[in-house]
Order: sequence, then structure tokens, then C-alpha cells
Amino acid sequence: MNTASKLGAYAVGLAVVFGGALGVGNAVGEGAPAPARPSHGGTHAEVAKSQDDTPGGLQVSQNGYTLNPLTTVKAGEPTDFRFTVTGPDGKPVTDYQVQHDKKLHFIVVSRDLATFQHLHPEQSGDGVWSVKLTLAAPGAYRAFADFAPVGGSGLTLGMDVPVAGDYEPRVLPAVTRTAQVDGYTVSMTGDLVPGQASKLTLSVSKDGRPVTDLQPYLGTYGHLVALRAGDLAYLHVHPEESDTAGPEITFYAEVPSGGDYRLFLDFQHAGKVRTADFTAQAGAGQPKPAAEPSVSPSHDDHKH
Ligand SMILES: [Cu+2]
Repeated sequence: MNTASKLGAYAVGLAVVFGGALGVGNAVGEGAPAPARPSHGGTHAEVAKSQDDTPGGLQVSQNGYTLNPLTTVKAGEPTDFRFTVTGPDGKPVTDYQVQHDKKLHFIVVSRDLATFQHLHPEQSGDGVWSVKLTLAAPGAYRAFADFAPVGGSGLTLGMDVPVAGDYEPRVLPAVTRTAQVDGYTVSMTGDLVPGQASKLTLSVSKDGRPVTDLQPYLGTYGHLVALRAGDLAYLHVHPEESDTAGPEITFYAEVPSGGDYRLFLDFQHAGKVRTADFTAQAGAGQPKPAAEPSVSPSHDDHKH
């Protein structure tokens, strides 16, 4: 059920170090207390808890993997944007696991969270990724690479993409439960609850009628990206598997704190992918106010 922490657990596999190796050598004797040692079995979850507190997307380099832009972008000019992900050996990573139908998901937003693009770069050899990118207006942008190297765990790295020129940051759109895009209306039910996997149901309609023939996109009927206003933390959102092609698409989003988030739903209908966007407030309407983030959920009294 708790998919989020399961993913968090494998996301941290690379952080496992050989700290216990010395102790193991001494513990050959029968009955000697074996030191706790990180292994590829049971202790990942404990390691994960301590690191799980930092959301994805906030770092350009994590677990030895680094995102490197090779291109600058000018406002309004279509660009062949290139970048690499270098691994712990300093070389560009060339082998990736397929996640949601793709080896790497590339999300580009303006830092004011007014614009959103979900792109799928191509590998052009030697570990260089390439994608057609147009940023219409000057501004501060953030790009996220969401991937899992072969033999490694899933990561989301983030990098700034500045586009020179004067710009005025827009204020965050008001909190809403309904979004309009290209004649479609998407309404959302459910609440974001800090520290929990929160169920969100998005329902797609067109001309007042529920859409029941959504088309699969990236292996599901919808793809949701959630970003925290203020620092653009990139959150884990998992779709619930569904056999019905709409109108409802259900997700579990785990937000680390109260406050405002921007949600971007990609869905495909009639051969075209569209994005519906929402501003949602986590912790709103909760009986207790959004508390300060607790130090760690890893203590025993928090186990269920
Ligand atoms: Cu993608």
C-alpha cells in the first residue's frame, strides 16, 4: 500500500556504503553478535528513511549522479537542448532503466510555475541527451531529469535554465479544483495531507460529458507531476492502476509539508496529449494545522 516509501527505499540504494565491512571480519565466530550492516536485503528501508526527507529535484547532483547542461537557451528560439547525466565514475551514463515507457523524463517549468513542459529527450550517443526545447519568454526556468540508471536507483535531478531578458514573475494561480484545457474540464477531489500518501482523483469531461475513452500515455491513463511552490521540490506521485479509460484517474501524492503545490496532469485523448494544471494547498481543511516537518518518521512509535 505504501508505494511511496517503497520507492523511497530503492531510491537510496546507492547511498549504501561499506561501513560494516570491518566489523564483519571480526564476527566470524558462531554466536558473535553480527554488527548491523547495510545490505541489499532488509536494511534499505531504514537507510531510506533518513534520506527520504529530502524531496527530489532540489539538487543538481545526488548519489554521485550529476546533471550537466550543454546548451544555453534564448527566448523564443527553438533549441536543440543537450545535456548529460554523469555517474559516480565521472562519465556520462548511457544505460538507463525504462520507467513509464521512457528512459528519461524531462520536465521544464518556469520558476514561477506558470509554464510546464514534459519532454522525452533522445540519446544521441556517448550519453548525450537531446531534446527540442522552446522557451517563449525570458525568465528563470528549472529543468528536471527523472531517471534510473541501470544498476542504480531512481533519481530526480534539477538544474536551473536561465533565459536572458526582462521578465516579470507571475503570481501563483489561486487554489482551484477545476482546470480547463482545450475544451476539456478536469476536476479534482481529495486533499493533500503533509507526510501521507494522499489520494487525488481527477475526472475528465468534455462538453459536460465524462470522457470514457482516454488513451494510455506513458503506460497509464494519466501522468501527474507535483511541484512545491517556493522551492520547486519535485514530488513522488504514483498513479493507481485502472482498467477503465476515464473519466477518473486516481493518484497517490506524498507531500512533505503544508503549503502550496502546483499539479500538472498530462492526459491523452483523441490522439493528443494535453496538460491540465491546478494549484492545491496541502494541509488545508485539516483538523490540526500543518505541523513543522517532524525530524524523522523512523522511530518505532510511528510504525503502523
Ligand atoms: Cu515523461
